[in-house]
Amino acid sequence: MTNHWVDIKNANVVMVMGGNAAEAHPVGFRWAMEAKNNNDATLIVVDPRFTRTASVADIYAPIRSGTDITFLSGVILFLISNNKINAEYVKHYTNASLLVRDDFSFDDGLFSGYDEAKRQYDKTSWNYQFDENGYAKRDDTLTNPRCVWNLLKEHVSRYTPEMVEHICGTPQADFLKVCEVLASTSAADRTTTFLYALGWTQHTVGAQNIRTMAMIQLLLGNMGMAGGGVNALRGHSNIQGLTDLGLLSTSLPGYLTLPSEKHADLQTYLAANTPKATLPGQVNYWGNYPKFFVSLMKAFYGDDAQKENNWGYDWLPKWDQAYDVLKYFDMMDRNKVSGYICQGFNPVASFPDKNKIVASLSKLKYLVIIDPLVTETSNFWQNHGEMNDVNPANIQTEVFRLPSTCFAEEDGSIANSGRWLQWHWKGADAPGEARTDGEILAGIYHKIRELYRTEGGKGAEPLLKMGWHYEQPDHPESEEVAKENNGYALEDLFDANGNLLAKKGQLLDSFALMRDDGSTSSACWIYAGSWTAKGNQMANRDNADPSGLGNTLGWAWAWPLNRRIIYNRASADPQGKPWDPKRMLIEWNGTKWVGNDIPDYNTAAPGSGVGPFIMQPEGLGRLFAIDKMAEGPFPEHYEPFETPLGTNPLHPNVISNPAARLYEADAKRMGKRSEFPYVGTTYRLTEHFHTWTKHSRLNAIAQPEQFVEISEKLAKSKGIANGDYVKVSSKRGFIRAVAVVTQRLQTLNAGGQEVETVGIPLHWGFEGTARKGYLANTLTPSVGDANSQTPEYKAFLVNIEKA
Ligand SMILES: Nc1nc2c(c(=O)[nH]1)N[C@H]1C(S)=C(S)[C@@H](COP(=O)(O)OP(=O)(O)OC[C@H]3O[C@@H](n4cnc5c(=O)[nH]c(N)nc54)[C@H](O)[C@@H]3O)O[C@H]1N2
Ligand SMILES: Nc1nc2c(c(=O)[nH]1)N[C@H]1C(S)=C(S)[C@@H](COP(=O)(O)OP(=O)(O)OC[C@H]3O[C@@H](n4cnc5c(=O)[nH]c(N)nc54)[C@H](O)[C@@H]3O)O[C@H]1N2
Ligand SMILES: [Mo]
Repeated sequence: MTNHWVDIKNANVVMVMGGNAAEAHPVGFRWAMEAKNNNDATLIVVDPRFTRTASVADIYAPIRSGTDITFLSGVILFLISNNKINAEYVKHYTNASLLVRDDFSFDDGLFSGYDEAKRQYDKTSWNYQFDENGYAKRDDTLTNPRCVWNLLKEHVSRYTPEMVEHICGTPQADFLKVCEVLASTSAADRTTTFLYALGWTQHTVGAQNIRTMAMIQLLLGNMGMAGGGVNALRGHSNIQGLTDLGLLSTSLPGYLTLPSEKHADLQTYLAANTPKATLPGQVNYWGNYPKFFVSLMKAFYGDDAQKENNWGYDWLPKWDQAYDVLKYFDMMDRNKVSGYICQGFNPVASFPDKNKIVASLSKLKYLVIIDPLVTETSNFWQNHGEMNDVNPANIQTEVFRLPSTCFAEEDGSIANSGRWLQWHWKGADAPGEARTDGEILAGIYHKIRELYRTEGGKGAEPLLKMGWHYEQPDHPESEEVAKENNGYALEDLFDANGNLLAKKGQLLDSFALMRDDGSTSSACWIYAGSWTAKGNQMANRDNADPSGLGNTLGWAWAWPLNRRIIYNRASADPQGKPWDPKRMLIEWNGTKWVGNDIPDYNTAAPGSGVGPFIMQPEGLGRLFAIDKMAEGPFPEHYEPFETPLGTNPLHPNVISNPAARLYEADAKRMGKRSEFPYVGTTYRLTEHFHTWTKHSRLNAIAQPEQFVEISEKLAKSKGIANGDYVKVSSKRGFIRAVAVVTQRLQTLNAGGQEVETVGIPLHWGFEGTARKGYLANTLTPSVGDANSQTPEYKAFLVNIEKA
């Protein structure tokens, strides 16, 4: 989230699209209700299903799964054509006026630079025109046909209300009602907040769904505002922490990038990752990249990281391509992997195409499971009839189970969706032989080091050089790891005038103190300030809220620097006055920025031309994403890989995302609408958390077995009655379930035909206390978003028959 949970109460419009917050975030959803009940906010829900969130909404609009880019691009067209934008904001705070290269183009579904053989774009043309100083050219009159504004207008011109209805199946009247309410927040003193989760991310166009919404927020002038922003309601309670700490195959902590093969040496790597400002005088915060990176290397390798050895750069792995989970299981399936350590992950239940996952695990020599529970993955080799049709005698994989604790059995911090790090304390000791994840990993680490020391082997250095400064080497304490993340001064640090900023050994107050000369360390630069000389800031529990906006600066700690709303400079107009004085976040008092949040920056005066989007080299919000996204600088509608229409009404030659990756083995497992005519979509229920809670008796009683939801019309045409057992199949397998016939799912008219949706909750399996069941992911396709590789769980093709 750019904003945070409590801030939702400040919104005038709460738009839930691509998520079902009342059900999946029932505690946080209270802030949406607070906005509705106490701020007179309008609550809108756009969802293929009439959900529990929809049941308390003012406006509900149905949509065909996988078509949100069309809907949102239609909103953009509406805002522009009806002049419902915050024009001053767009002019000063977005890249609307910047000129785009002449060789950038879009034609019949493809942007310039497409390489069909590689299914990738050369993004060179997706960029600005630059002057002789390296600054982007601009036209503040917005008349130049190559300025972003005019290219955007041209691009969205196809997304008329008729086209929205045709592609999304959303009746025009519903669509226009939503447009009008959103448009009302183009006023300087009104905001919309968008709440989204997997209904947007779990598509082959997932990242672009979110971008399209972010563009709307820029046009409405809602970024940086209280009650505005881009707000991902994140999933597991610490999944924000997972991305913060860089647990993706091409990332490093703090959203730094793991070097690739292209970066043979440190200089090349730093040059590639340290942007230069592309408009004069911008903050361009990523310009500090070398300071964060060198501090990270000091945290990783301690005294062994020295200037002479490029801070240990050669010890970092260099990727040739992303090793995301889809890729990794495909490698396993092709016998390219011999062992797999699976920690806090139940891929047999949660990953697409369960039968492929089980076949892949069967090809391993060994599998290590680190988990507090027995999972379908730890027992993938057992036969459970149709639910897991394997022959254990043919599976050679040796499985090691290492029981771990659960979060409530250790101290630590949890980073929530709003970037708050909240410290928590152990509630109980772990049962049996369970150990904390830290202890288990420490044990594996020491054992492997010992083997390398005694037996030698290739590539041992990175492991042998790694810093390990815990009081009990076998048991790193959460406190020690948290301080390591925050970072230390390794020498006395002075400012340019010789004043002491921090003493050697002192915890850093801020990442502003970090240096690229080896005198500071930090394992996650954005966490600097979370544990300082003043103590553990994450444990702060003062809920005083003087402004009434809910920013509670004394409650826990938010990255960066305890700032609660990112890009809050944009909450004030170019002269430094809040767009909405009632919801002032910061204002210019004549000498500096002051207010109800930690300001984005202190000194840049209004009128100095310093843009509010301080992480971008041009300082501006991007309506044109230049070279960041895999499939284009503007969002474009592409059909799900398994499309119920069989075509793309906008450009039949380019049906689905041309930059999404599909492995050969998976391509053979994709279905067609002739055989599988209905849209399958998977989702969660309040009564269960993934597949864990089926181990708990009360949850198992509340939702005892797999069901699927279908419309009355589909039920009638297939002769299915409420409560009947049905068989739902896809190209990849089948499940059996109880049919729930409901008005919550409607037949949609899209692409000139009727589209039926089969709703499939995902919580059951063959382990636990609940009735033994099939895994919903038996049905789902192994194809992912072109940028994030998040699987397309929300739109695929199925058939349904009475069992
Ligand atoms: N009780 C409970 N809460 C949970 C979880 C749980 O298992 N149980 N899991 C947690 C996790 S890990 C996560 S990530 C979050 C997920 O939170 P959510 O994303 O809110 O949960 P889902 O139920 O997966 O899907 C959300 C909604 O998206 C809709 N949808 C599907 N396709 C589309 C589409 O193309 N467009 C639009 N507009 N909507 C679409 C679905 O109909 C569904 O209502 O929940 C978290 N909270
Ligand atoms: N069809 C379909 N599939 C989906 C989704 C969907 O919407 N539709 N949603 C996807 C989403 S958003 C997510 S997040 C994934 C989740 O997929 P997984 O990450 O596989 O999810 P979980 O089952 O929540 O958790 C995995 C295991 O972590 C264990 N665990 C809990 N606490 C700890 C701990 O402290 N240490 C260790 N070592 N283990 C622990 C649990 O016991 C559990 O067995 O599923 C995805 N799969
Ligand atoms: Mo999730």
